[in-house]
Amino acid sequence: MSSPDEVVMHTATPISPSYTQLIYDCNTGDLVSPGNLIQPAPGCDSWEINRYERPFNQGSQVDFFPDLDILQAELGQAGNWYFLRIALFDMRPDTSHPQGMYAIEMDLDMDGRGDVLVLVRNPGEDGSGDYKVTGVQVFKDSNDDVGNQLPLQPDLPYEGDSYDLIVFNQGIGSDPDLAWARAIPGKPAFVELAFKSALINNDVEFIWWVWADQGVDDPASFDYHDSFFHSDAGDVYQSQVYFPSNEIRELDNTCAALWGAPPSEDPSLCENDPNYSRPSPTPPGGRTGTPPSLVSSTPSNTPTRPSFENTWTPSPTPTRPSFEFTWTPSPTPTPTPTLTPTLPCGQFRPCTPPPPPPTTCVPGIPCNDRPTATITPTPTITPTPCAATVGCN
Ligand SMILES: [Ca+2]
Ligand SMILES: [Ca+2]
Ligand SMILES: [Ca+2]
Ligand SMILES: [Ca+2]
Repeated sequence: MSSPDEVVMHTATPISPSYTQLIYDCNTGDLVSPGNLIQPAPGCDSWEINRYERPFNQGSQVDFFPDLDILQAELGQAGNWYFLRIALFDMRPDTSHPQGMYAIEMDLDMDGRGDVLVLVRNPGEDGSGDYKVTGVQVFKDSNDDVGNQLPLQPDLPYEGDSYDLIVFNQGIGSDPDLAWARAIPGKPAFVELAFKSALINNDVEFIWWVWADQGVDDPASFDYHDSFFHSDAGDVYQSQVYFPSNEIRELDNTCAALWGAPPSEDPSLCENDPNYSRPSPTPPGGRTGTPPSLVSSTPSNTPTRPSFENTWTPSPTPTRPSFEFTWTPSPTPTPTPTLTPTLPCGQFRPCTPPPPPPTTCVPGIPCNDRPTATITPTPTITPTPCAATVGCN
């Protein structure tokens, strides 16, 4: 039986991928001890935020699937193409290519709802190392119901149809060259996707994140935390109520990065995730001190295997983030009657405590001329009450 690549006539093939934006993901493979319960690093998995680190079997959580453990993902753009590269912990024993489904999900209008899903199953199955359309599919959401009523939050039950439009199926679609995939076996292993800019309407600002998934693998069930009750999904940490992992299983995804747009407060972004960590000591290219979600990787203009192992050694244990929220309080309050808190009592910022009463001399009145009576702190310095939001108690 012929593969799709043998029957589809192509006129445009992706060449010369380059990568300029990088997302790190938790390295669970380094924490695996054969025969023992697998526990990802703290903060790597949360049903509440639809973030998963489950590259192992459900239930006993002892069987590790190294080709489902995402280590990092890179995105780049060149000519009419976007390029994605996912680094995976390793291959499974006695396999020639990664065995799962691998995908990039994109939120084009940045409303917290994914809009486009480009995926490949069993990439590199033919062993050629070349870009192919076999196993590649592209989905869109025609009615904007990914995420149910509340994007970025679990709200069940879900009665929508999620990604309901398949616009490319292994070369079948209005453009037979729309999307491609290939794989590079090894440790780490790489899966690469390439798709035309036209797929996302030549959009230059969007949010993206990636998946490795063999346990659920259902584009019609996104977001998974809208389709699986917490009690059915299970949790991965022994201390959690719904431990162990159950129906949401055998998959991994990443936090999100903004392509072409300035930072925002979107909680799905890596830079807003207090658990986001980056491997040490040095990411590829020797960059240090740069924003973690926007590190530029050295562009690779050759389709050969990247020199990943030589330039970057993941730390054995994902560490707590090397950065925190960089929120800086407003300048030190001065005891003027007009002082009011200026920071919004937003969800992600603590409220400013009331300023202390003035203790210094009143300008224009020498200290030794001050009356002996106690200066009563002026009661008019009353901070504007915070709105009743998180952190404002
Ligand atoms: Ca991972
Ligand atoms: Ca959207
Ligand atoms: Ca939701
Ligand atoms: Ca839909």
